[in-house]
Amino acid sequence: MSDKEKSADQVTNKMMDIACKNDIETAFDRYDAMEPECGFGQLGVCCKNCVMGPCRIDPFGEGPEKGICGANADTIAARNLVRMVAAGAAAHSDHGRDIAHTLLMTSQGKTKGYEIKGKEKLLSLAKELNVKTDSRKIEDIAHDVAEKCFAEFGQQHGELQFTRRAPKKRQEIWRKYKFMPRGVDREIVEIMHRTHIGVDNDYVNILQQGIRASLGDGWGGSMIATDLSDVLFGMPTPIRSVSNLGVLKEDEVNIIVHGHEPTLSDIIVTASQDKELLELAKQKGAKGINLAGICCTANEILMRHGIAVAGNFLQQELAIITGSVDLMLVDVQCIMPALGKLATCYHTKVISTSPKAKFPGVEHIEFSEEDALPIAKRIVKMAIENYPNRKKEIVNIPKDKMDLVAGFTAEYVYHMLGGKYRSTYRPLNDAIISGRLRGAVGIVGCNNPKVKHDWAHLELTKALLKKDVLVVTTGCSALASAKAGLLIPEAAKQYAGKGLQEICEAVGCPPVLHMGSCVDISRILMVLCNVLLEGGLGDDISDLPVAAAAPEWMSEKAVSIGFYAVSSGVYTVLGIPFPILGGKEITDFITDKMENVVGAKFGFEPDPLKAADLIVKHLDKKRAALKLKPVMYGE
Ligand code: NFS
Repeated sequence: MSDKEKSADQVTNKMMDIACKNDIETAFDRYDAMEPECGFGQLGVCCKNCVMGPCRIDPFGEGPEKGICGANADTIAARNLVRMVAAGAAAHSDHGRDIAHTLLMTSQGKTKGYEIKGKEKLLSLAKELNVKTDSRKIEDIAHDVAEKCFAEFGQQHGELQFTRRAPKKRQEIWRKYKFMPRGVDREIVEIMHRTHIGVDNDYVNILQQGIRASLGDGWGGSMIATDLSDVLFGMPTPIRSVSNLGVLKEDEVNIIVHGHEPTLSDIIVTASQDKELLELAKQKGAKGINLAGICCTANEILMRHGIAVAGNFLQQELAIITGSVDLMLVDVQCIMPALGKLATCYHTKVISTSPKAKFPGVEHIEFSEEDALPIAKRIVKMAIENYPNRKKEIVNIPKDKMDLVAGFTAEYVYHMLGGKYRSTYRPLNDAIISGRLRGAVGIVGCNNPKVKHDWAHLELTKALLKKDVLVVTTGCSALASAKAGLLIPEAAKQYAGKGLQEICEAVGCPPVLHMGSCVDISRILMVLCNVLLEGGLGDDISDLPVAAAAPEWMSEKAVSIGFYAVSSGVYTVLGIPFPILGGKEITDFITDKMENVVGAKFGFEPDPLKAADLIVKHLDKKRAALKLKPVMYGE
């Protein structure tokens, strides 16, 4: 690794130096080796949907202008893009389905180790889904709620239940343009059909289906994942913890959970507190069992149990390179296949657990809900037994770690602002109306070696805080903020504008609110709905002075999220453009004309400070349209 400053996070830079000295390759090196990346792919004008090709359009007009079937650049780019939506929506939604499955099995007494912890949430969901609750056992209610949620996936006609949570006006837009998702799976399948050779070739029509499937994610699969996780694992409330690789311990058994579904990680939390296993750890010379998370699974167990965060997406290899990880267990999504080979250079055991995700060179222990706790204990035991194999001479745990507060939810905002006696969003709305707050922005998404690690997240976040913008965050962006010390109340003084500072001080909250994993972006949608219901800020999401950004995104899930955010009325700025720039019309549609249809559009802006300017301008435009007072402090 030649360039020392690959990351805005010094812990990451230090670990990369160590990797370099030991000739250990990481994603950063593989990215360098990949350059120059394929220009046709980047522009979205390469098509391999049939084997007459692969075809590629010359964006400079010197080569072919059409594929062999006659598809032009816009058609090809649109087909490729909505296939990304399909994959992203499928990933989130399958996650939601798995949680529904676990809830169903738990309600039938068929699981070992789970219980229904979020009874209040279950009852409110039951009411919403027309499930009877009077004098019924909690398990029976859970059973019916799980079945109702299951049905959302396979539903063939009608409208997804949770789309009713959206403002009326938004629902009307979705109906008018046939964006309303009928069933989660159905919309994903229809993308695959339409993008098959010789089916849908009109880029606008193709995007329409992309929008519909993405809404099935945001207001369907992801929302189900979040809500049922709250039912099963309990409602998060703000909780303190620590982040970055410094959370790994020299004298304890270090276990890292990496992936996404709390079904696995939550039970590992229970297993790691088992008395017999703790005793065994001591027998092996360790002082205890230290659990830490990476990627979104980190967010899940952080916000419910206060489990420390080891790092975000681009730190997964670095965790192993500390030489101190006795076992890393993974389930699904955002797990690099490189981990298997990397682990052979250390004593680390990597264990895959999902039947859906196996990795070359990685031992597989299949996880099942029926035997969740025994399997979890078995894995924790393996970690303990591996502890004596740790090669002390190559252990390099960076010292640095950072405090954080995580675990805000749409429900908690009522409590946080309303206080003990009156649960309400009123103070939040009033803060926006009075101009103490300019607005709110969701900063979310991944790391991508195309961007200096964490840098764009942090620059954008800080620039917005200064302008009195409340930032809510999820996913790897939340973890970037955590490591940089933005998730503590004290950060308000250092980074926030005067108005935001006043609010944070009065409420005692950080200026950046951690709202969970990427499926939990559904929580942000619910905050927006609640703000509208509270009144005084218009009657549709697109009226609100809010925006979203994914400055370092890389995954297909992020494409689906972007699509449902914009289609829900939220202006969304991406730090890396969609791979569509080879299609002029589709690019123009997505970054401009789409606003005439859904009331919001995408912006592509790699410079985080310019992105902040675009967002501030947007918030001010929305404030002016609502005839709100100018912001109280500053321009
Ligand atoms: Ni989101 Fe989570 Fe991170 Fe990106 Fe991956 S962990 S679901 S996709 S990389 S934010």
